[in-house]
Amino acid sequence: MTKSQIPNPKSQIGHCVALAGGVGGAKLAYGLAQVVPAERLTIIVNTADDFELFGLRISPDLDTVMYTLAGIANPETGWGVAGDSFETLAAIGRYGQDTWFRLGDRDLATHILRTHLLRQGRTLTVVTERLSRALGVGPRLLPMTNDWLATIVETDEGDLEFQDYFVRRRWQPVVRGIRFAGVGTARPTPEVLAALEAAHIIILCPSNPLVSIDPILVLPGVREQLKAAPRVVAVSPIVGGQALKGPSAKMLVELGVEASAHTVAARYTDFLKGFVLDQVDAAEEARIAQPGLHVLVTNTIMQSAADKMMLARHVLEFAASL
Ligand code: FO1
Repeated sequence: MTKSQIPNPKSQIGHCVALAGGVGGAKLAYGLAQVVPAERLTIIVNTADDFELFGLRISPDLDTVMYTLAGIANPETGWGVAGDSFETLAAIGRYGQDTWFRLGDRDLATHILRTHLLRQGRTLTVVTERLSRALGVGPRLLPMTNDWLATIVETDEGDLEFQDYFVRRRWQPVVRGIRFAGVGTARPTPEVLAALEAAHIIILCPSNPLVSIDPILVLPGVREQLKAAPRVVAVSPIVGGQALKGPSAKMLVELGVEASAHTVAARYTDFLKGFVLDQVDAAEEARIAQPGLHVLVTNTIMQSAADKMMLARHVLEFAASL
């Protein structure tokens, strides 16, 4: 189906803003970008996974969303550049340096240029605009903040930086708590607050609620904007008590809460107007629906481009009907 063949949801879509983290968020962002005209779609991306490696500023979620929307993401992993080589990393390894975080040669170009431009005093927002435009990404990608905010995972092995926990330790340590270093000083960018203010529809993509969506929500003013917004919809990242990818379910259980779509919906009830459940969890609809919170039950598993487009269209139609 080409863009023109996909009927716009009933009401004319105004500006659509999506909140996204890593791979799961990028998939729905991709689907939305096939359905919503680029000038009416903004993706606000988590940056609390960012870290420094070999002196380079790495922004994994921004890059995952950017590469996915540019159509160059590695389809197997969801992150990094498809077909990338790893010669530079292998050479670094030959010097005896640990190379647990897989940086491809083309991917390195992004980190080198981002670091260079940041060191020249540009903001992460300006740098992201330049990189994503150069890759032909139509929708606007906005880092949630230009300030430093880093997820710290408190585990039975001590406090770990996010990538240390997620990649080096393969999210096996037992989570006791999560905190965001820099909270209290980090602020959402003016572009983020303006986009949320102007949004006709706001979508929380199926990203990890604890470490991909929460870092965006803790920024001052964001939650207030969501509460004031008329149509805010979240897509459950938990299906059948499991995360489709990554540690969402394991983290929730280790933090003492049920790993379910209901738990996710409950975290957002102060601003949510609609919740999208996978059909596997249809029985949870009655438990989740309440006055002011409508539930859509549909297929939320996104494997093919058509799945991503279909889910995007269903979510938009659902949101437009609220
Ligand atoms: N995830 C991994 O599990 N292993 C990796 O070696 C890895 C490298 C990597 C390089 C660049 C990049 O943008 C993302 C990368 N990721 C890797 C994913 C990264 O850990 C993200 O934080 C997750 O996708 C969660 O958002």
